[in-house]
Order: sequence, then structure tokens, then C-alpha cells
Amino acid sequence: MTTDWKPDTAKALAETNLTKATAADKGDVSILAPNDGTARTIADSFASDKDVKSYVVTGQDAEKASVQYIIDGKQSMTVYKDTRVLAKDAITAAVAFLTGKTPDKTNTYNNGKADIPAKPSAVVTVEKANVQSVLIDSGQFQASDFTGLGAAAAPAAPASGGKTYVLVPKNLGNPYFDTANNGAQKAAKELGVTVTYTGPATADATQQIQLINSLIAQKVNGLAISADDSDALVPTGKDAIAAGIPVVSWDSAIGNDGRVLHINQAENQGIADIEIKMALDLTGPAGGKIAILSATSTAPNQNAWIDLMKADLKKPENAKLTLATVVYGDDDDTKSYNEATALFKKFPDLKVIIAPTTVGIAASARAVTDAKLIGKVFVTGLGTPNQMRDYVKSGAAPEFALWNPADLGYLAIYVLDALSSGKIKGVDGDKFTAGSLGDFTVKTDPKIGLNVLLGQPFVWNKDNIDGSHW
Ligand code: RAM
Repeated sequence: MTTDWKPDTAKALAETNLTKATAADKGDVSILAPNDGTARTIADSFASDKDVKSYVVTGQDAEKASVQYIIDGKQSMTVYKDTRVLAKDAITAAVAFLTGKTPDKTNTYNNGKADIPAKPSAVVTVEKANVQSVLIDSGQFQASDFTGLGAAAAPAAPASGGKTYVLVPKNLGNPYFDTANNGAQKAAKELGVTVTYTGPATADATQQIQLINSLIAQKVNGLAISADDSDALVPTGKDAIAAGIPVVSWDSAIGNDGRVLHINQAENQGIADIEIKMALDLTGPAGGKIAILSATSTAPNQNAWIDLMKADLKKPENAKLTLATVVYGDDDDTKSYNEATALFKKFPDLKVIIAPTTVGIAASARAVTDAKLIGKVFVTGLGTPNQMRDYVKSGAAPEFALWNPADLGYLAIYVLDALSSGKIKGVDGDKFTAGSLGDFTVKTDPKIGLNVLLGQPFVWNKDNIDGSHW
């Protein structure tokens, strides 16, 4: 049946169908409802039919009334896209058009005539177990908007009786972290656990700590965190561990005492070396002035890579490269774009921007394009193939590197589950299997402490960019 998106049409159709169906055809029912308005009227119709023993009904948009239905057990889930991220992206795109620039895109969709640039927001499944962490802790709604939330927020055990782990990114609305979440969800399915994906709206340690405190209060079964600050997160991590919640950091490390171990995407030295090598490839042997456009000034991963890049620049083979400055775009698209544009003004002879952040590199490549500097200023660093494809082809960013964030998210959940189930203790030499990624060993590194290493970064250029679609 089709509801035309109208709650009344949905209600009428549900009732007509229920009247037609025999009692034997009812029993346990599953209903795919297109959005929350229709979900609620359909739910009401099925709930009032005495021959329907149980029903599950989907929804979409996280309308307040449906969130209450979910808390009350009357609607099963809703598909949520953060409207604040949508609004921010829409305004940023409008401002870019108005000022003659090109909006950021992370994907394309084909409308039957052409590939249309798009920037879809992350899609999160909200059920009773994660109303608190996704909708309340993020500030989308207030706890006082609902009744019975205490029960919903209480130990978040899914129907299967499995565990609930939380994947916390530095910030929401970043395709890198969304891709990591795809991998985490795949691991969750394989392990029969629930993984909730929730993070601060901006890459800010204070917001991240508040969120983690509330996850500790909910007694989730494990936390995998990409840290906005290495030291600031330590006391919070310690609190979680003291409360019996295993904590791992992934992507961006919490200081040793605030986590059991770190899931490392690739060796820091390898990441730094590859970025400097790409910069030298782009300037050619003559070298020249380069700048680093990073994420936030407290980001543990970027800061580690920047220190090592600075050390690399002292080596004789890099003597022709001069680092003019390091600036911070805060993993915010607009700020990164503006920082890149300011670099062109301040350093007219700038040859390369190295952006060791997927947000910064895409914004810098767009800024080079809009300023008509392709061929004069080159961008490189760490990026996602979907965001960088056009810039690789246009020459704004001929090459860049990264690991697969989906694999990193997948590995993080396998590690958390191995710790939580006691398969590993979190000590040097622990061995475990992470599903399709194979076998891993926990090792101690003098700088990053106990860690599990995913692998090596890959490099993309015009020859292989069309082979990766994420
Ligand atoms: C951004 C984030 C993330 C980093 C990547 C390369 O998405 O800062 O932490 O690992 O870039």
C-alpha cells in the first residue's frame, strides 16, 4: 500500500487492510512506514486490533511525538538525520553559491540526467536504547520534552539481550567518521551487538566529555572514542573504566591512563613520511614554501603527525621544503576554507598545502579551485576518495593518502567486544581475530602505548581514484 505521506491516508489504508485480513493472517506484524507521521497513525490502528499480537513499525525524521512513541514502546524506531547538520550544510552551500564558490560535496546521485553533487548527512537509527545518547545528549531535544525517559535511558540492553557499545567520533557530520560507523555497524551485525554512533556537534573536548559522562551514567557496555584532546579526556576515560566500562580510543588517542588501548589506523611516522613525500612530489626537486592546514589545535592524531612532519623537514632530502606556518580549520568546512584562502594572501609564493585532515584537505582543494590557483598551489594530505575525486582530476589535489575508515571502525568494535567479553585482557601480546580483517596482536609502542595497528595508508592519484567509492 502507499500512504502518500499522509497520516490520514495511512490510517485509512491500515484500517481497511486490517478489516479485510482474517484473524489468522494477523498475529505478529512488521510494517514499513515511510515517516513518523504515518508511523504513528499506522501504529495506533494495529495496536487497537485485538488479533494483532505484536507489531514492529519503522519511521523517519525523529519527530518529537514519535520519540515519545518510541519511549512508550508504540513505535519501534525512527531514521534520524541531524537537522542542525542539514541546516548548517544548506546555509554553507547557499553562501558558497552566493559568493561565486563551489559548495563542498561528499557524493553524487544520478537524477536520470546527470550526476548531481550531494552532501548527504549521516543516517542514525534511533530506538528506545539510544534516544538519550543520540537525541538528548546531543541537544536535539530536552529530557523534559518527554515522559518515561528514565526507563528508556536505563541500561541500554537491546531486545536480543546483546551488548551496546558506543562509537564516539570527534564530531558529527564528517564523512570520514560516517564511513567508520558503516564499518562499526557491520561488526555489530556479525557480533550480535548494538553499536550506537553519537558524538559532539563540533570537534570540542568539553562537549565530548559531557557526552561521555552521560554514556557512563547509562551504563553502556563499551566506549570507542576518537579523542578531541588527549589529556583532557583522561579523567573521563578513567571514570568509565572504574565503572566497569571498557574504553578504547581509535583514530585519535586518549592518553594512556584514560583508555585500555588505542586502535591505530597506521604508524604515525609512516603517515608523516607519506605526507612530506607527496609535498615534495608536488613541488618537484626545486622545493618551495609549504603550509600545514590542520584540524583543531588540540587534536592528538594531527599533532603527532605534525611533530613528525616537522622532524622530516629537517632531513637533507627535504631541505628544499620550507614550512611557512601551521593553521587550524577545526575540522569545520567553512573555517578550513577561510584559513586556506588566508594562506594564499599571506604567502603569495605558497606551493603546497598539506592538510592532514579529511575536512581540511577538501576545503583547501575547493579554495584553490575557487581562487583559480590550480597548477600554482597544490593540496595534499589525508582525504576520502569521494570528497577528493574531482580535485584529483582537476589537478587541485593530484595525490593524497588515507586508510580505510570503515576498517578502522570495524576493528574498534571487534577490539571492544574482545575486551568486554574477556577474550583479551588488554595486555601486550593479546591475540584475537577481527572478523574478515583477520588476526591481530596487541603491542606496546614507546610513544602511543598499548595499541592494535590496522595497517598502512594508501595513496590515491588519477590512476586509481575511480576505484574507491566511499
Ligand atoms: C578528519 C579527522 C580524523 C582524521 C582524518 C584524517 O576526518 O580529523 O580524526 O583521522 O581527518
